[in-house]
Amino acid sequence: MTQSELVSIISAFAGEGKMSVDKIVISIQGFWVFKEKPFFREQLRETDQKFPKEWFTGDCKSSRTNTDSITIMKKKIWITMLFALTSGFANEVEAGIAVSNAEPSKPNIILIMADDLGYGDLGCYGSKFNSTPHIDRMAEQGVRLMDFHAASWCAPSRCGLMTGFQANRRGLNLAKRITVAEMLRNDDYSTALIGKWHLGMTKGLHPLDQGFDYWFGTKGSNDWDGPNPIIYDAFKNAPESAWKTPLYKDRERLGICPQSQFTKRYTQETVRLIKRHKDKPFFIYLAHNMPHVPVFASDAFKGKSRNGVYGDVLMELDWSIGKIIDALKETGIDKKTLVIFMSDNGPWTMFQEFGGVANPLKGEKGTGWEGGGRVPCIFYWPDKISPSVNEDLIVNTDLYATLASFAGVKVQDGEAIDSHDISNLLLSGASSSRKKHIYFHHQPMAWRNGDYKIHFQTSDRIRNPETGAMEGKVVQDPPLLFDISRDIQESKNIASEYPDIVQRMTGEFNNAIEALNNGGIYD
Ligand SMILES: [Ca+2]
Repeated sequence: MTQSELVSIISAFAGEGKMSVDKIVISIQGFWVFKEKPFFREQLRETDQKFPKEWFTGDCKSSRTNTDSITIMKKKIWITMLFALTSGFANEVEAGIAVSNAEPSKPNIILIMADDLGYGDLGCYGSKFNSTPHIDRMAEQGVRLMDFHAASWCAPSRCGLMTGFQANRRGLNLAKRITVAEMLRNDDYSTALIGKWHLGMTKGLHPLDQGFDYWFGTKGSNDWDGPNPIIYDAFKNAPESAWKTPLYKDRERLGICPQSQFTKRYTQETVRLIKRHKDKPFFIYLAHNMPHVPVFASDAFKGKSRNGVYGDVLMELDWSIGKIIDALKETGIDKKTLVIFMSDNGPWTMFQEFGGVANPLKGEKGTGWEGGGRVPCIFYWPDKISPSVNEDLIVNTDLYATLASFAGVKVQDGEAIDSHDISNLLLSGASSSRKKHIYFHHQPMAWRNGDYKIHFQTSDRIRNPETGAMEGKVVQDPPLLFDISRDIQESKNIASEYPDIVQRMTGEFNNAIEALNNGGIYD
């Protein structure tokens, strides 16, 4: 059978299904040029993945939506048809697999993100309370970034990380941007998201529409489906069973996952993928739900730390890192794999024993102080990047250009415009080219240029943890100025001593906002 005969057969079938012929031709070609479109192969590989019933509570079958069922049915029909119709192309397909199994020259990439982990929560960042030996070892053997910034809030942080765009750019539409996952998948990486997405579930925004071949995780935060309002008492008093966060596999809702099982399940799934995909480049984005409130550890870690349940949860996250590094060593791909560990934003300190700390920084999640968005970030790649502690200003949008560089991909014009490539910083200690950063929490809060930071609005927390009432921001007029290089705690306002710097940075800040509104570059 020729390719054109195959196209005509499927076109006839598609006529009944009201699908466009163009789309189908592309689909066939995607399967035909097997190597260039790993999406199809990965979909086939992972659809057979089953999970034990005891992993979940609730009825898995009844939880599936009609739309999900239709999507899955369509997928099954297509897979069945493509297999049946392309059985005559076994030789070509086999050739494609043989090529794709060649020794990869580009690294595997595992991007591990903790949720709401504070700057001061890890041993290697100075914590005296939490035990994190595996992460500390990763930092000792890798590059530990001390001036690394994300947004101060979950969704914009993840949007910036995925796209290389500052998330507060006017009109930024994730569906129209190339994500890190799409960029790497186009470069023949297998891609998987294990864990929290938080960037939308509708068509075009779903993880499978944004470059991931496979997804196992939650739509968003682990406090979405539980007691309301989200206040301190809820985290102190509500039992684990009161939180009903569902887990998804691809477009299927599997069931409710007990909070204490998230870290363990994600780790098991990540290790399984490492072993299964060890022979060709893969990108795994492991986005943990922990230690975002509510915090729960599994039995093996419950009550084991010196820092209550939050310490237990960090101990389990640290165990997870150890299991992943072990899996890389066992499969012999540890030196071919870049592992990155970071947090998405600062700690939710207002929830006391259930939140982390940003020590020695001021502020917490949702604020423009350093504690809002300056977070831990560690790069680990044995024999490739030299151990160091780096003090340069770096932002999580810089991941896009950096990973593109490691994969040998040229960033397309107009994509990832807020991303600075730090691969040379990691490989040879070159300086970061970034000097500026804008701090947001819904509104522009502060501006950084080099050693100086200027605040135009401030807040100490987003709401009252006892009542849930939102708390407003304070307009700072005149603005506050700090020398971050000497005063990391933002304790000494030096605005009156340096009016020239205040004037210059105010102008820069206004220009940056204009750039964000008009598609321009601000650094
Ligand atoms: Ca977060």
